[in-house]
Amino acid sequence: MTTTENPTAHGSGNAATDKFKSERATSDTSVERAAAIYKDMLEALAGIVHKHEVTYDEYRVLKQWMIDVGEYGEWPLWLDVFLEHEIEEVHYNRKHFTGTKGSIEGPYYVPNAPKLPSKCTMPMREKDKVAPPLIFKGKVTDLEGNGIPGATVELWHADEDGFYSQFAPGIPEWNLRGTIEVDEDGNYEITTLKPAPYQIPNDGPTGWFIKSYGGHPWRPAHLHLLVSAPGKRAVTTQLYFKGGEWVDDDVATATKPELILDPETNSDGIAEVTYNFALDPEA
Ligand code: MBD
Ligand code: FE
Repeated sequence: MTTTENPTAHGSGNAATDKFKSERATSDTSVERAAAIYKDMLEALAGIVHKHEVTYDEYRVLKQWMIDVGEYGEWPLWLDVFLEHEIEEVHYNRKHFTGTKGSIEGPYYVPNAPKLPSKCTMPMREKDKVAPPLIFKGKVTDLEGNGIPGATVELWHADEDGFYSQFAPGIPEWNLRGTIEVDEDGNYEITTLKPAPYQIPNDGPTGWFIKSYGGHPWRPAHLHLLVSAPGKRAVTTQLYFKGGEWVDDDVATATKPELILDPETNSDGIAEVTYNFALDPEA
């Protein structure tokens, strides 16, 4: 894992690339399907080149940029920000799911986070507590609303500086990461921190790309979740905060109206919100 003095796109990119490579990707795509996708892909690219009369200089800049993205380890970042949301939407629609909506996984998921009881506080440092606490509670159910006792809620999110443990130096390995085991009724009550709006790493080629078209690198404040249960489709999703900055202009196009939290202040003066997850049966 790359460690440097200051977190950089290069450092987090290399960490994300190493993590992705640790499980070699495969798919059972047929030759016929590969041929159809390849043909359409080249046709789409040809259409762009002709429509915009792409120049030789632009072509060479593209080639250089693609080399740079690889060398900085930023393919997981770039692909998850700019393409994953389309894959996720197709996946959900094709299987006719009706349970809780998914959203993109992004580059910073790590499996096997330490187990935590149904009522728990996320692992955090003293310095993380400058962020306001958030009580996040609810129930994991089937499509009929029955609680699922064996379910787990994996939660991971950035600290107040926008860094994810294992992808920036100097953060304890499992900081703000956990696998929460729901109680016998499917309930959980997690105390964590309200995350802040988040800039994707932008001091490397993904950032140059965004700058080149006058865009911004911001994502709304978000929680990442992976909710699983025996015999159910696991849902990877994200939750956002009502009225938050960038909710309507996410660089990763990963928000959905069904995924927006609206916490209320409880009698202890702490932000608290209930969100239930309904899981589809296994496909
Ligand atoms: C993130 O935290 C994230 O959620 C996505 C989708 C891309 C980059 C960083
Ligand atoms: Fe994220």
